[in-house]
Amino acid sequence: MRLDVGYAVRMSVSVQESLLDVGEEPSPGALGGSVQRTPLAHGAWVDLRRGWLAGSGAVFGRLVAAVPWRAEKRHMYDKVVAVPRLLCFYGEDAALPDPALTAARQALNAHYGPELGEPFRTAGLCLYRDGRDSVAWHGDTIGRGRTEDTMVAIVSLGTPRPLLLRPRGDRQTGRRGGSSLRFELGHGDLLVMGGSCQRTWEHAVPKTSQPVGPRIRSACSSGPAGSANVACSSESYSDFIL
Ligand SMILES: O=C(O)CCC(=O)C(=O)O
Repeated sequence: MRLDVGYAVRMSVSVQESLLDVGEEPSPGALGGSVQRTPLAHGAWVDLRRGWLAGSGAVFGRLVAAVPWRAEKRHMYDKVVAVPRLLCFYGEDAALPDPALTAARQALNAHYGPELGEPFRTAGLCLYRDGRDSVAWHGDTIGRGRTEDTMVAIVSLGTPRPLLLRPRGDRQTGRRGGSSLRFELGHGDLLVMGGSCQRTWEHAVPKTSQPVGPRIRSACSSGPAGSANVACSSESYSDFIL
């Protein structure tokens, strides 16, 4: 099946019909005890809740068609290069493009609000069209995430792609980051990076030469200058170093 990606970008994306589990009513599941937290070094942690968004295939199909996806370009040294994925950012007062995402954000706020101390307010969506789309090693450190603990909550829809996490190296001293953890994310999985994760760890979704289908990630963060904003509308040039 091919779905049209409209608005700012006219193209179509091949979608396996099995991804579009239209029979299931899209809704986020329980959090609480079903969330598995892994403490990481340096005060970082990562939470994982597999298959959190039921009916995620149907939501995926709706988002592919309804979101005003944008293809962005960036200056990199003396070149202008395409950002290797399509993007859309929803600021504080913007309605999210699907009721399932609104319900997901409400559920995240109910669960993480007391620990985060503020609500998730903004959302950034990315569409990885195939294995050539990617994001290189980075931490979401613009805004509060540069100096304070923050949370970035990622809901992953469609074809699973690995999200890698590794401790940051130090460019000045040449100290390399540590070995990476790998989370295969798709099908409504929820992954939340918290604590110092954006400052002391970095994450990436590498390119692959495998024939993989499209994936959407929706990331919620807590402020207008937060990580979802960074992730989706003002990426650093490190995005292109793969
Ligand atoms: O696709 C993902 O799961 C992570 C994306 C990301 O890190 C980013 O856009 O900054």
